[in-house]
Amino acid sequence: MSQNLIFLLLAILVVPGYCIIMPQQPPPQSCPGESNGNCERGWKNFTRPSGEWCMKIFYENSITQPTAEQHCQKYDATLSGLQNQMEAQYVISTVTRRIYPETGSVWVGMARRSFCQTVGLTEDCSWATSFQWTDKSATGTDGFEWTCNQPDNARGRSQQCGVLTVSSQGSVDGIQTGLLDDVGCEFDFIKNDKKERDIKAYICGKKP
Ligand SMILES: *[C@@H]1O[C@H](CO)[C@@H](O)[C@H](O)[C@H]1NC(C)=O
Ligand SMILES: [Ca+2]
Repeated sequence: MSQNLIFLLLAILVVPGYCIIMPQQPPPQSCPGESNGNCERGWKNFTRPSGEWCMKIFYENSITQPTAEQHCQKYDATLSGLQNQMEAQYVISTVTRRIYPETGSVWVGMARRSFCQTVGLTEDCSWATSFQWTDKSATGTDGFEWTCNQPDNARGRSQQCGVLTVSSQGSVDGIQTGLLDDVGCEFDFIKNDKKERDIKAYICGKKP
C-alpha cells in the first residue's frame, strides 16, 4: 500500500469520526460580534446623551402600568423612556416579531406633567411638553413620536401614561403602528372593547 493511499484512508476514516466526536457548538444566544456594552446578559445597550442605558422587554398581557413599574424595580430597573427613534424601532420590531400575528401596546416610562393633567392638547401642553420621561435617563423630545392628535388626554382627562402601539399592519383600531398614545395607567383595553390594543409588554431600563 502506498503512503498516499494510507493517508487517504486515514483522512476518510478519521475526519468524519472527529466530526461525530466533536459536534458543532450550539449557536450562541446573541450574534457573535454584537456587543451589549456593559449591560448584563439579556439586556440591550444604547448610548444616550446621559450615558449608557440597558433595556429589556418583558411580556405580560393586560398588565397595568403601576404593576409593570413594580416588576421593573425587581430587576433594579424602571420603565424605560425612549431617547430616540433607534430605541423606539428596537422595541417596535422586537415586540412585533414576538407577538405576531397578534397586535397590542407596550408600556413606556413616561408620565403626564402635573400642569397638563386637566387639559388636552393646548399651546402649553403640546406634543413636546405634555409628557416627561420617568427613567431619569432619557432626555429631549426626539422620542415623542405621537400618533395623530395625541396626546389628547381623552376619556375625561384620565390619560396619564403612554404606550407604543405594535402590529405588523399600518394601524390598529385606527391608531398608527409604532407611535405613542396617552392612555389611562390602568386602562382596561379588553373591557373597553379594544382587545387588539391590549397591553402585551413593557420595557424596563437601567444604567449598567
Ligand atoms: C453597545 O456597546 C458597544 C460597546 O461599548 C458599542 O460599540 C455600541 O455602539 C453600543 N450600542 C449602542 C446601540 O449604543
Ligand atoms: Ca390618547
